[in-house]
Parts: sequence; C-alpha cells; structure tokens
Amino acid sequence: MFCYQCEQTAQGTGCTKVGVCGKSPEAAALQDLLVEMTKELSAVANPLRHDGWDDPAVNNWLIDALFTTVTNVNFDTVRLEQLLREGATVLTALCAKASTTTPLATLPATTGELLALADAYSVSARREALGDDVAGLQELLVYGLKGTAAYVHHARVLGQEDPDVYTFFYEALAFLTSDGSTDVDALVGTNLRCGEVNFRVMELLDTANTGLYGNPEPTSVKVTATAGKAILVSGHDLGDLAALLEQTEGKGINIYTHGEMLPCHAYPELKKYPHLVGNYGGAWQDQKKEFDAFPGAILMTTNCIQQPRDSYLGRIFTCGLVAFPGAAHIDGRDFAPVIEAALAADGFAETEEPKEITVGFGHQAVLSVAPAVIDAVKSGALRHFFLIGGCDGAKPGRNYYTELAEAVPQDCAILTLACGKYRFNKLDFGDIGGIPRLLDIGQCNDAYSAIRIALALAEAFECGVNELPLSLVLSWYEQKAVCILLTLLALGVKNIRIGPSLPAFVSPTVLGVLVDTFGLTPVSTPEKDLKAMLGN
Ligand code: SF4
Ligand code: SF3
Repeated sequence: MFCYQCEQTAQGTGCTKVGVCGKSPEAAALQDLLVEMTKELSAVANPLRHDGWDDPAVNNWLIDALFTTVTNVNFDTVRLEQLLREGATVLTALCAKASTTTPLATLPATTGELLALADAYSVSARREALGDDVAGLQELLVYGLKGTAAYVHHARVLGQEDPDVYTFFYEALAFLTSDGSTDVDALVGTNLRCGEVNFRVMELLDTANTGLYGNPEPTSVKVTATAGKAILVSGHDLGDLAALLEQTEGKGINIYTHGEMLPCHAYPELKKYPHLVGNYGGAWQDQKKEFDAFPGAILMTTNCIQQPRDSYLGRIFTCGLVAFPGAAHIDGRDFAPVIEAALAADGFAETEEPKEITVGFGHQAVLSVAPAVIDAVKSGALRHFFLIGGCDGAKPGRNYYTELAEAVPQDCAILTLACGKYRFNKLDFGDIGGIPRLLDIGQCNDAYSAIRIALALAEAFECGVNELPLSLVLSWYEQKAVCILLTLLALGVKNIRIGPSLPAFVSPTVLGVLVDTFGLTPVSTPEKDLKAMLGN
C-alpha cells in the first residue's frame, strides 16, 4: 500500500505497510480502486453531462465513493467492495449510454483479484510515472474533492444540492484522466476551482443546517456528566443527531455530543431537547480512552473513527458512510439498537460538579453584534483577531496551538472552529468589553461562517480581508482541511500559517509556488509567529 493523504502519515512521507490510522493494505487497495473508478466514471459522464444528462443515483454514488475514502471514515473491506461493485454496475450502464468502454466497468469476480488489480492504480505508481510535483498536485485535487464530497454529502442528506457542484466533480475528475492533467498550471487552476466550489458547498451546508435547525446562538454547554443512561454522538451529521434526539425523547436517556458535534448545542431546534445534556471528552484522537470510560452507547455519524477497543466494541455503532469491521452498522436512521445498548449499559452514576463552556458564534450571532466589535477595533480595545482552527490529531507538535492561544495578548480575540479547538476551548479567556475573547464558530465546515465574518469586517473597514487585523493559523489533519485551505486560497486570502507539519503530497517545488503566490507559511514557534503576526 501507499497512502500519504493525511497529516499523520508514517514518517511524514507515506504509510506503506499499514496505515497509522489503522487502515489495512486491503482497505487501502480497495480505496485506490474506488478513487480510480470515480475518475473513469467521470471521464464517461462528463461529456454526457454537457449534453444535458443527469442521474441523481450516479451523482450520489460518486460523492459517497469519495467521502468513503476520507481518513477515518471506512475501514471495512466488505463495505468497500460492495461500493465498488455498485460502482461497476453504474459505470457499465453509463458506458452503454455513451457507447464506450472503460477498464473498471468490468471487475474481476474475487476479492483477491480486485486487490491485485489495485496495484496499477496506486499513488506510488503515479508518482513514479509523473514525478512528485505533478502527482502531488493531482493528489491535492483528489483530496480537495474528497473533502468537498464530505460536505456535499452532509448538505444533500439535509436536502440542499446544486447541480453545478456535480458538474464540477465530473469535470475535475475527468480532467485527471486527460493528457492535460500533467500541466502544472492547469492543475493549480483546477485546485483553486475546487476551492471555489467548496465555498459554494459550505454555503449549501450552512443553508441546510440553519434552515432546518435555526441560526446558532451563543449557548452554555455542560462539559461534565449528568447522572443517568447515556448516548454519545460523534462525527458531523446534524440530521443523525436530530433523529436520535427525537427517538430518545421520554426514554430517560441523556444525549452527549462528542468532537465535532459540540456546535449542535447552539442550534435552537436541537438544543430545545432537554435530554441533550452536554459535551463529553475531547477531540477524536482521545476516543479510545474516552469511549472506554463512557458508560453508555456511542454513535459515529461520520469521521473520525479509530479502531474500537474490545471493551466498547459491543456498544459503538456506525451509520451513514462510517464503518469499522466488528462495529454494528445502522442503515438509515432507526437508532433502536443504539437505544437498547444505552439502556443496557450502566450510565453515569453521579452528576459531576458542573463546568460550562460557550459555543454558537456563527456568522449570524457574530454579525448581530458587529457594531460593538467594530467600535472595539476602532477604539483600539480590540487589537487583532486570530483564527486558530482546523483539525486535531495525535502528534505532540500540536501543543503549538494551545501555547499560541494562551500567548495571544489580552487585547486580542480568538476565533476558532473544528476539532482542533479542544486544545484550548476549556480555558478561560475572559472578554473585551463584553465581547468574549474566544469565539467558537462551529464545525470545520463553518469555515464558511468565518469567511462571512471576515468579509463583513472587511466591508465595514473598507479594506480587503488581507488588510484586516486578522491572522489565520490553521491545523490540518484530513482532507476536509485540504478543501477549506483551497477555498481560502481561491478567495485570495494570503499569509495563512499551516501546521503542525506540511502535507507529504506537497513537493518542495509546489510548496515554493504556494509560498510565493499565497504567502502560505509553515508554523514555527508560538512566540516567533505571534511576533510576526502582530507586526512587532
Ligand atoms: Fe496513513 Fe493517513 Fe493514509 Fe491512514 S489516511 S493510511 S494514516 S496517510
Ligand atoms: Fe476533526 Fe476528524 Fe478534521 Fe471536522 S473530526 S475536523 S479531524
């Protein structure tokens, strides 16, 4: 196997024997085949689409296939093979329609033959053939598309779609099969278009979330346990949580959010349920210890799942596209087995001394107090904004983000989003004239909110986003962070700092281009970076 799509890749260069994430070589091979199938399918579908063809089932398969290969989503070879075989059926029908043929329309009959076939489509084969610059830029696009696909999926299950988004997926993936796909300028251009399209997709998801569940509002969330039976919900899917809240009403079970589900407490239509009692644990990489200690059932709605320990394998459930061999999977949204497991488990014996944090600073909430924020900036009471956000992960270098947040001067505010915030979101940052110094904007896809806030501030101060007293320090781990970075670059945001380490798929030459064109900078030390960002 060869995989270098995430930040924890082995030795910072690539996982070759087994994934650091736990992905088996077999799962990696099937995922390589799935990605290749999305390209072949798009090469056939793209011209048809330009002639007016559309098929929701094919769009859905394409998006699901890409999302499935995001880090920490699907480790289950049986489900991966099933998705491949469904794809072959879809591809065969498309080929018949276009009177053409393509290799993966006919898959070999056995799993062993499938695995052998995957070798030809490995990333290492492409690196050998094309070199690190071109192969890396191609992978950057694939990873950007994977991240965007995750958000397309979230928006779609909540009823928001845009046909232009699917058109771009077909175009971009078809481009990767064309002769032009070795052209560096064309690759950079398509990557930036992926960023633009991802902005649209995050907007769709924002519309879906706020349309169904209301605008997030500043809300105190208990981060301590309440006595009673319990279910912990992790991932990113608001619809799954809403369904579970409905199904557990009056059953004497308390619901806790985990990881990226924390912002759910701020949505009026979710927080109205009194049994949504609090948030439990930290970011995804601490789950083995925390799930082990959680005395109830656990539901994983999307990434990031890690190999479950035997101690909780019987009470962890996956749904949607998440899967881990041995963990029970829920098809659809009937969570009866999760409820049963929660009732059979001990639950929390005691209510802990309550501790609370505040969430819910989406674009609506922040912009409703924009005049106060603008006055504070104008008077000098609020000197600078830092957006410190992105994914969390296991590497010790990620203490950088805690130290940076702690070192931010008292007259500056911190905007944060995604699971990287668990590095500092339980610290007390105080306020500046009533404006909290730590503003939790939401999930990773709420980068959309952060951008809306930045654009509104730029308009108020009659300047560009790059001229605002705002610095972005991002932490990346998986492919959703890749598409968000592409969005920021496509919007012309410069001088972003990124860490804790640089992507292995970005070659030194490509990094040089990103540094020269966008001022993208690797993080160094909190002291040095803070000094540079504050211009002193
Ligand atoms: Fe390695 Fe990350 Fe790929 Fe998993 S997803 S195999 S950790 S590079
Ligand atoms: Fe975290 Fe997986 Fe990326 Fe949505 S939950 S940000 S790492």
